[in-house]
Amino acid sequence: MENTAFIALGSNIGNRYDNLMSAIKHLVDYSQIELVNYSSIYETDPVGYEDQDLFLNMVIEIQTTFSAIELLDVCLKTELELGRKREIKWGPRTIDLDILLYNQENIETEKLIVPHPRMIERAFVMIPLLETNRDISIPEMEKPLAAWLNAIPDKEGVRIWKQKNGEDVFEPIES
Ligand code: PH2
Ligand code: MG
Ligand code: MG
Repeated sequence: MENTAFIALGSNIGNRYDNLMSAIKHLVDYSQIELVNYSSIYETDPVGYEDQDLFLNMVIEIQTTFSAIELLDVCLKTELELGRKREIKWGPRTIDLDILLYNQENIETEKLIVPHPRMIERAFVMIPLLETNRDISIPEMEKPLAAWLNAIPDKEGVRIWKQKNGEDVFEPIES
């Protein structure tokens, strides 16, 4: 599959862990999507709109034959299938799927901006993203991503919740 994409997942309503795992299952059910890597799961303080429950956040790396716009439609459809309702901006959500990077492309359409415009200032995105790949770079940015992470102030709001390779292992898809 010729395209590589990184997707951020977040949930703070219901069974947050099940929501993350179901979202991944929905995505890899498409023959056009293959899961190549995933981060640990982090519990994170809400950012933006603070009067809401703690989130679980993680990042996955996929390969896909979908275009970026097709992938966006698949993400939005998966959010709906898992019962997402859009109410408050930055408010509570069953599942949020955000495309962070799509190859090294800069995409700017009405529906989709890639790289995700707020990703480099959000520790809940950058910490799991860098865990999947330390050497990742963003198109047209000279500094490596790890340097951006150093500049983010509120990293203590992001705590490991389930370690990818720890005692408490988890597997998004049963092999
Ligand atoms: N998503 C938001 C707004 N704030 N805060 C945390 N901790 N995690 C999120 O996924 C998140 C958020 C909008 O998408
Ligand atoms: Mg989001
Ligand atoms: Mg979103």
